[in-house]
Amino acid sequence: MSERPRVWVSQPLFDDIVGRLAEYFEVNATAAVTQHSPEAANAALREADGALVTLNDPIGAAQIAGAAKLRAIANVGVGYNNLDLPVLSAAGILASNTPDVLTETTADFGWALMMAAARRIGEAERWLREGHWQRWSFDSLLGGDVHGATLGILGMGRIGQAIARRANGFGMRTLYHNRSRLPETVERECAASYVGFDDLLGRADHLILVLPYSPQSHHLIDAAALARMQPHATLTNIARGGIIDEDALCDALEQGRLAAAGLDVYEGEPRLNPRLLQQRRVVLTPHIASGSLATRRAMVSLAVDNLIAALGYGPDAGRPPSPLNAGIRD
Ligand code: 8YV
Repeated sequence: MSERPRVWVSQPLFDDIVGRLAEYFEVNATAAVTQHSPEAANAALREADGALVTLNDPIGAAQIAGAAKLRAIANVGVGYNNLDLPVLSAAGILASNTPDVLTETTADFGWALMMAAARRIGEAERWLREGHWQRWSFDSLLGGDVHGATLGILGMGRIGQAIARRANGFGMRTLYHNRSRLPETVERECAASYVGFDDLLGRADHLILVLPYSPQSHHLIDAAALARMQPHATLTNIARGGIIDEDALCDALEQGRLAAAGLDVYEGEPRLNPRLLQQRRVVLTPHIASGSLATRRAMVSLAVDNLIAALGYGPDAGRPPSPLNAGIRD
């Protein structure tokens, strides 16, 4: 009997979904259970034909060195800045991610964070829990309005578009900036107008970041970009932390050049810039934008489908539903 392929699952996910892998493969989840070290991850990859990974797992030249059998990496997540795609492609490793299934949930969360920042919900709750509420007062914790304001979206992919569609119900004017302008039909459907980067910064009352992280977007929101924003504006980030220069953001908030921020992602996460923790007007969440139960299950399920297909099994054998480097084996 020929040996079954081996797959590595890098962290505990949903057992009932991940369990589908056992129909085709020997599943190594040992490193996962022990919360793997980089060395354990590399050792697991050296034995593996495929792997199910998350943003906790950088996969590049160092990790795949010696992983002679490795043919597939399925990333649980739409963002894949943890994968060195050129390196994986050169090694003939089929990579995949989980787009679409998380779009609406992530857009919902972007709105929740933006509204929490604008209306000071985090700050208000802390104040209440700390026992400061002695008497109702007319002027406490006044925030900025969301309805009727100008929404700025930086990055107009699937999630950016889903955020834009929601803005209609709030009577907002929506501006966006993107690497390339969207077709007119999509702009119309999203009721969003394309503007240049500087224009977006200067005109948005609420700016939300939904663009991929890359060397080009590293610290795109730096001191100069923040200086272009309006002092009453809010900034929300559900993309990747490295897009914002966090010290410049703290400077802007401390000097009253920006009203508030909502952050779900951080440059050094899970470690936080200590200055961020000191900002009253920042709502902080621990990278949970896609974190509804149904969506996280759908993400894992899609990643499992991708892995099974990329390794040549199941109904989509050889054709994973959401590949990142399709064609590398042609
Ligand atoms: C995931 C995310 O939780 O999809 C993304 O890019 O940032 C989150 O939805 C994360 O990627 C899990 O690996």
